[in-house]
Amino acid sequence: MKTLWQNCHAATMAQGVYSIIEDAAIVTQGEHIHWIGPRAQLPTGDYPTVHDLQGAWVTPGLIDCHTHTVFGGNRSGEFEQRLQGVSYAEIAAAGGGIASTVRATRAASEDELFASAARRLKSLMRDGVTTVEIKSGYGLDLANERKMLRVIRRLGAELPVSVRSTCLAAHALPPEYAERADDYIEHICTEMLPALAAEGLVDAVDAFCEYLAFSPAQVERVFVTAQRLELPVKLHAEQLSSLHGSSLAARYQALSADHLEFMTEDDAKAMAQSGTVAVLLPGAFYFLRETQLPPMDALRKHGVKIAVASDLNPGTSPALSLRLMLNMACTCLRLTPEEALAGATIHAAQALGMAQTHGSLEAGKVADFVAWHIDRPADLAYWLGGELEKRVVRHGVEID
Ligand code: DI6
Ligand code: FE
Repeated sequence: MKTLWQNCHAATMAQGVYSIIEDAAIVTQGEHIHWIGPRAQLPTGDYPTVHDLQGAWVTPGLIDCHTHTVFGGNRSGEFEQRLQGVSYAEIAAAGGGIASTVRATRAASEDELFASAARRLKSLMRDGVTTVEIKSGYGLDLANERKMLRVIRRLGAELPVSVRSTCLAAHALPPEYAERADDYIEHICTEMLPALAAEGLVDAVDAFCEYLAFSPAQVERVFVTAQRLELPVKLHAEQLSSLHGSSLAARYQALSADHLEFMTEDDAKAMAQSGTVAVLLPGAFYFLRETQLPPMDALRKHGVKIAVASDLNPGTSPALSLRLMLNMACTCLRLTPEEALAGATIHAAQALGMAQTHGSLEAGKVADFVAWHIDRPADLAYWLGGELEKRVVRHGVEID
């Protein structure tokens, strides 16, 4: 059964580039887009259901390709401390930071974690998000990483949103392994990842490569294990210092390297060669009041694909709106609204290894799209948060 959606314009992102169809028509069949083009060229046929989109702009469903949506507690108290001048690194060194969220996450039940994460995820979805990536990384032992990953799977099963799970066991050193980072990496590689992968809980593997987290050599051991388990890798790299984690990620054909404020031009070249997407996280940049910008010119010059994500997490980016991140990507990081939109659609899909099926409006792709009541596509990066009037279609079916 075919369904026709018409009286709209479309920003398609077809073939990975920003492109527009004025007075478009979209035909969906089941979960997929069957045809899209100018309404004047609509194939004649039988369309039992016709939707009038009343002049809306249709974009692919937004994709948030880097979040830590599942966690216990929150860290607004640390936010207050930082406003008094205490740094993120100082808070972490005093046992706060990620460690405090680890304590709260370990203490929470699966149901409690699900309930709080579902509230945050619904907030992202109210912004037109139809696909989201969620990382573990606040459990830091087998039982608690498993608990987080099970919650992530359950969010995808119970809410109308596609969820990819990433194992971020190498996020921080758990207290049981204090001063024994190499032993913890060994535990991740020999026990945690093999078990969690065998249970089908992991779509990709991530790590935090930073002077206050794990070294490139330690990250590489995690990547070797991921490769053996046939899981794609991603990396938090170059957020606070330059360790060339992004070049390491490129050597392992990582789907993405994320943050990147301190990356070099050589890192950008390596990422371009391997097709590794640069995921920019303006929420963390803003919230930590960073001043070092990611090297946008080098990324553009070498043709690195750029995505934009929320990094939704309790410590550095309590961001509940991906559209607000599009605005910040433009105002803080100097993206154009067109780059920002590509960053939350087709390039975000590539950062999740889903670009064959998601991220653009093209025949054959999954019918995930949003019909926005806006004047121009740039409006999506223009309004500062709030809720825009829209209709969201996921797998060919309208959701509220
Ligand atoms: N980089 C980040 O921005 C988050 N994790 C990471 O590796 C911060 C996580 C937190 O502070 O809870
Ligand atoms: Fe992150």
